[in-house]
Amino acid sequence: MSDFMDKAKDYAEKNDDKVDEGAERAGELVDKRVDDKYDKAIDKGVDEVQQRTRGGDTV
Ligand SMILES: [Ca+2]
Repeated sequence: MSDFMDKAKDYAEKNDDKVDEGAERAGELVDKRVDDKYDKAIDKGVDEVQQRTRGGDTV
């Protein structure tokens, strides 16, 4: 694993609440841009990010 990925992973683990929130917001933003056509796929992607960055999601 590269140094950058190490740091990104470290950051994500220490700031899980912020990462979860950011993922949620990014998901909503994409949702609006694609006219809610892919909202289920996006929701799933957001959930996956939130779970991969530790359990205990904040949203
Ligand atoms: Ca999380």
